[in-house]
Amino acid sequence: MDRLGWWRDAKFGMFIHWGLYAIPAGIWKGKEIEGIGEWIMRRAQIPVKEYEQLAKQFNPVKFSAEEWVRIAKEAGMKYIVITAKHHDGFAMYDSKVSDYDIVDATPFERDPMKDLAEACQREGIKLCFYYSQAQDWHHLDGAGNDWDYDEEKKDFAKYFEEKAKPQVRELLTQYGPIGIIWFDTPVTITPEQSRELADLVHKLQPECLVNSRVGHNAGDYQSAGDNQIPTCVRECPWETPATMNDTWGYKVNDHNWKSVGTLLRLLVDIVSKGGNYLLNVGPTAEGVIPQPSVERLKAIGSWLRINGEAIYGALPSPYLLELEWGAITRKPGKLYLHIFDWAERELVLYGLKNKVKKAYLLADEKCSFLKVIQEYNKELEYDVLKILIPESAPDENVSVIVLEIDGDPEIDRMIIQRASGKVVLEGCVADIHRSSIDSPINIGFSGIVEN
Ligand code: JFZ
Repeated sequence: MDRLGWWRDAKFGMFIHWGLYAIPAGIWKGKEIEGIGEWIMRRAQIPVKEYEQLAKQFNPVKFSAEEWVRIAKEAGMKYIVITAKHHDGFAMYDSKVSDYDIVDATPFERDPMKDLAEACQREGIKLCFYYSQAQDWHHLDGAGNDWDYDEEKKDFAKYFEEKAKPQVRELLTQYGPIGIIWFDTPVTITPEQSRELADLVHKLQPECLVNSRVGHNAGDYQSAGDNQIPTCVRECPWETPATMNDTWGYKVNDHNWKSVGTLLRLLVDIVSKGGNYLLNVGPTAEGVIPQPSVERLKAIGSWLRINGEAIYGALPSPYLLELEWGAITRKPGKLYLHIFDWAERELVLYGLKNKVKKAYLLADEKCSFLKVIQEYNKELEYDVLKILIPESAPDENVSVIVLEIDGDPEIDRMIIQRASGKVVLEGCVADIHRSSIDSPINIGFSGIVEN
């Protein structure tokens, strides 16, 4: 059974961090609390007795599951992962296991996951749940709250048996087919408990995926670190959870939004390396997805409506190293050249040994031919492909050229000096020297450091 099939083709999902932490939105008792918004209880060491009071204020009257699912669908996203319970221990669904949940503890008294399940079913979007299986800052025996509770006295297994497992069972028996249970920060949990959780998920819903953050390699696919992208192609199934600004949960003063161009290039960079992009939104306590997020998702959706063929179901680049002008994805008989920096009239690709039968712009419905000059450069002893390109780029952010080739791509991996004089080494063969101990390692154009 290939559980991963739909997910591998999907490539692009919406992450939703929504909870009580959207009420303080990064501010506690008038003080701005540093760091990611959903961690405010821990960062401000808020006692459970005080944090619980937030539930009495949680009434998202503007919440519309249809609206959220429409925004995700129009963005070209194929699945939604929403926080059913984050580290603060509050259940954003109707849990019978604990009264610390949205139906029993808030004036909203409704289960938003029911609405989301119906809307996702209607729109063909896969609903998935984020569940913090180890950290629970509300429960006496959960991990992570060392300001209310004495770590020494904790009985994690008790929390695991009486809250974590029963709630995972609820999520897989109350909302129809679930695509992924997205676990996180597997601290304190034992290999047996990680395995037990993964087996429980697969027993209740054999098609449901489990991510690697269940712990101890018990997952079905790899979750990269937050906003982390590998430097080169990874064959294993992997996914990068990413933010649009600097927080997952809503923060009123976080306006550090990535541009549409950056978000599109991250999507292409990730897919060209064999990964999925799980891009986050942090709705307000009223249940509204911030406008800057909505606008960016709209623009990404417009790009995918023209260029989706080069993303959905695409295979990673046949080149192990990053290219100067952009990135490549592929399908049988086709290479998709995603150009970030539209060059002067000519794009050069080195090392492609296959004959190029046809080259055209994906955005050009008439698929008018682009002139290609393909030669074996004796001096460089290297295959050089030149594509003569129009003056202006079809897209201001990422423009895609399709190369139709015979057979599977054959790439000459010999390391050569580029026209720009640069010699590019595959990340995995490079020795990296820091100019000083704290100077960051900068690998690749996405500027994301991989440890
Ligand atoms: C975790 C959560 O703590 C955070 O609140 C958010 O939900 C995020 C998606 O996941 O944060 C992490 C987890 C793992 C890493 C970094 C942050 N990591 O492996 O680098």
